Amino acid sequence: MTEGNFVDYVKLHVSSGKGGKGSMHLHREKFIEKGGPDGGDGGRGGHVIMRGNSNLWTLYTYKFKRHFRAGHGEHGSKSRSTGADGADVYMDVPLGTIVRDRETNEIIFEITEDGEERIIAKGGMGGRGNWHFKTPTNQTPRYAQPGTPGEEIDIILELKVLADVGLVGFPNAGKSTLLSVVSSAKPKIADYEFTTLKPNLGIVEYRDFKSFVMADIPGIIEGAAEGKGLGHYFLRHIERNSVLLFLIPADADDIRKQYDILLDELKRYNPEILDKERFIIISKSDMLDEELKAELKAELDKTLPVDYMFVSSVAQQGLTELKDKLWKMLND
Ligand SMILES: Nc1nc2c(ncn2[C@@H]2O[C@H](COP(=O)(O)OP(=O)(O)OP(=O)(O)O)[C@@H](O)[C@H]2O)c(=O)[nH]1
Ligand SMILES: [Mg+2]
Repeated sequence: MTEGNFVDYVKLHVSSGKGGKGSMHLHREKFIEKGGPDGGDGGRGGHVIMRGNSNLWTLYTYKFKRHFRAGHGEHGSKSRSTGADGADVYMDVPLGTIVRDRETNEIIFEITEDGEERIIAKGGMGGRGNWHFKTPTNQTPRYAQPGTPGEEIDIILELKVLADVGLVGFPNAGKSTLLSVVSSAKPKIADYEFTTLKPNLGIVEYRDFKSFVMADIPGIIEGAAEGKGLGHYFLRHIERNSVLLFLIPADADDIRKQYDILLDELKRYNPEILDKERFIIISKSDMLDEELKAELKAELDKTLPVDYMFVSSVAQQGLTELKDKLWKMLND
C-alpha cells in the first residue's frame, strides 16, 4: 500500500429490492369457457449481503461507491409462473469490519470470518398469485398479493485493525525500508531525513495466513514536542498501536541515548503511549561484522532497558525472528 489509501471508516446507503407482485390472472383458452385463476407469485426482492473476504485490508473500494441497491423481484404472470428473484448484491469487506446503523450508531454485526455472509438489507417477499386464493366459494378470485417493500438503511462501516505495530525512530533510521521488506507496502525510501511525510501502513503477512498491521511514521527528533522536525502531530497514528517498535541504527553514536530521546518525545506527546509494549531493533546491522556485533551486544545487554534484536532489512537478516517476536507480543 502506498500513502493515503488506508480507509477504515465509510458511510454508505444500502437498499434491498422489493418483492414482485403476485399475478391476478384467469386462464383463458378457446373452448374452455371458465378457466380458473392461474396468476403466479412474484419473485423475492434481492438482498444486500456483506461477505467477509480475507484478501481485503481496507474499505478503500467503498470510498468511491456509496450506494448499493439490490434488484427488485419480478411480477408473477399467467400459467402460475413465478417471477424471477431480484439480483442480490454482495459487498465484500475485510475481516474485522463492524457494521453500524447510522441513525442509532448501534452495531448491527461484525464480519470476522472469510466467506461469512450476513444480510444487511433483506429483499421484500414476492406476493402470492391469485390461484392460491381459490376457495370453494370463490372459484375466480380477482385478488393477488402485492410484494412487500425492500429495506433501506444508512450504515457505517468501520474497520477495526486488530493488532498494530508502530515504528518509532529518528529520521533515516530505516523505518520505511523495514516496512517495505516485511509487507507489500511501497513507501518512499531515501538517504535523507524526513523522507516519510505521511504515515504508511502495511500488512505483514505471517506464517499460516496470519497477519498484522505495521505503521511507518515520519522520523522523530529531539524537540519534536516543541515543533522541531515535523513535530509530533503524526504520533496520533501510533496511539492505537499495541506495540511500539523502536528502530535505532547500528551506527548510532549512542544507542541508549537515542532510545531515551525517543521515549521522552513520546512521553511529552502523550504519557499514556508509554503504557504500550516496547521492543527495540538495532537496524542496518549488516554494517556490523561479527566482532563488532558481539562487542555491541555485550554493551546493549547491560544498557538497554527493554528487549532488542539485530535486524538488517537490506541483508534480510532477523526478519522472521522479528515477526515471530512481534506476533508473540501482540497475542500475549
Ligand atoms: N545498510 C543498510 N542501510 C539501510 C537499511 N535499511 C535502510 N537503509 C538505508 O537507510 C536510509 C534511510 O532509510 P529509510 O527507510 O528511508 O529511513 P526512514 O527511517 O524511513 O527515514 P525517514 O522517513 O526520513 O524518517 C536509506 O538510504 C536506506 O537505504 C539496512 O538494513 N542496511
Ligand atoms: Mg521513512
